[in-house]
Amino acid sequence: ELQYPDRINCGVVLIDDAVREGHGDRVALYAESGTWTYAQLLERSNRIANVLVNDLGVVPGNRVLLRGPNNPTLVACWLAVMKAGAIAVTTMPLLRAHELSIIAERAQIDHALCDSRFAQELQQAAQLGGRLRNIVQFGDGHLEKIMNGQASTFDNVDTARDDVCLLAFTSGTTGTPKATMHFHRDVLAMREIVAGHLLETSPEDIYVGSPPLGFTFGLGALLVFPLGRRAASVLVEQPSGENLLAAVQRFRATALFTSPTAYRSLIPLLSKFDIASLKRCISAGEALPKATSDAWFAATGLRLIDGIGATELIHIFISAKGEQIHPGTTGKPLPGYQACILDPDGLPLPPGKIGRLAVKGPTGCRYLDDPRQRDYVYEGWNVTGDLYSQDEDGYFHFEARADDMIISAGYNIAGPEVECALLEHPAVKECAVIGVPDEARGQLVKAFVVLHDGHEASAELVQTLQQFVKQTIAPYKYPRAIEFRSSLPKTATGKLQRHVLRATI
Ligand code: 3UK
Repeated sequence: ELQYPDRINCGVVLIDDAVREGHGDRVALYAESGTWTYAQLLERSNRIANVLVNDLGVVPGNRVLLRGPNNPTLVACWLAVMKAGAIAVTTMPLLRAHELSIIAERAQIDHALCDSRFAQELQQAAQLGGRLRNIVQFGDGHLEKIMNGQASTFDNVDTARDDVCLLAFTSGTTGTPKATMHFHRDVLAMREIVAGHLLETSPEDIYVGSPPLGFTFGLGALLVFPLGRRAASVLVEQPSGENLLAAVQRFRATALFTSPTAYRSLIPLLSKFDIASLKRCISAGEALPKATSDAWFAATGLRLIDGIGATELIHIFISAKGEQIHPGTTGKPLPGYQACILDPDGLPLPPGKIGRLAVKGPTGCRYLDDPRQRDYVYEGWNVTGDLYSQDEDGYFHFEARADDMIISAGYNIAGPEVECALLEHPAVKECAVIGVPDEARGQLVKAFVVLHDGHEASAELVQTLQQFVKQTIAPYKYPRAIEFRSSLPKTATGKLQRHVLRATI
């Protein structure tokens, strides 16, 4: 059980305490633009916190929107919001004016700190209505100038363990985005559970990855875990495959965080980089096919750590480490969490049966003013949108998101299982499998496929892929229709949007 004092501020724990404990001269952040020590990060966070309070008039509980690619100033802004007792509303750089205006409206944003290169969309969002008044830009010298006029020390705002400090929006894989509220203690819980227990983060660690700080996967991996354990974080503004591997090589990163799709695309690039410093590679956000895990292991000698996380639960809650990793399964609940599989009536199912994954633990879903809270939290259990089964050894197996289960001629077919089979074919770079309406069968399995360079779409290839799937999994699951695309629709966090494909057919 995690115990915190009544009054605690996660920003103070992450940065002030690190300097107080003597880490001031050690590197906290590495970036293209330079290196920041813990002492520099504290000083800059203090100056920005003074800007928030003295220049903008931020009072505890105000919401401050943060927007920009992953870089050190964005980290300092996030810490400043915490230290000022305000609420950070982290956003994905890819979001456009319309989506930002929904967030600004839903979260009742008063102020924003925004990378100047991403300010235009936010200014347009402010014009679409709402109460967003102050957008302070950084990176172009504006925030930098006013912060230098402020003191380098800050009188941290005394916050309660259960004060909201973060509003994180779900990525909207389906439907309109929901705002999830998290307390100071939730941020500390993910540090204890994921950085402490799962990753055993030590001060010698150097973390790098692709998820934006506006996604709780990235906020944990690249801010809370490294700072919280007095390690270092490498911030990559444009995390292409090449840029990520170059950052691993240049900064001798010890852990890499990205998605299953990205791990697949990194494999062919590995020979060009020295990644011998890596000790751990973490995959989250979407299901990790066993074939991807095996291919990564064959190429690097490192076993991917798969973990399922959700914005509602702030970070990863089922995973496994070291010898406990069973490729093809997500793992077991992390300490403090319980998980079970529920039938449609909300009753627990025995091993081997597929049902909704439900979890309970130190973090949990609190939607901001949203009736969908009732659907997600049932008698203290967080009922995810995922279908899972549990094996006799207690390991949890991902089957599909509930929306992605296809029912064809009375058979249940998990779209992702067909995707995994297709991905094992050397011509297939990416794919998405959905059910399309069909008079005879109810639904028909259809695959959208993106080919690797050097492969041409053709009727023969359709047949080849169909045969390949029939030989890989139960033949009735094969895609009766295959359409080739140059790309697939994805959310700002990089997840496949199968519902967008369903809407286009
Ligand atoms: C899916 C997975 C299978 C699953 C997230 C790590 O993804 C994160 O949060 P989101 O709110 O989405 C949650 C949903 O994504 N998913 C995530 N990880 C896995 N499915 N295997 C996995 N390993 O449908 C889940 O309900 O965007 C991930 C840390 C923090 C996060 N917010």
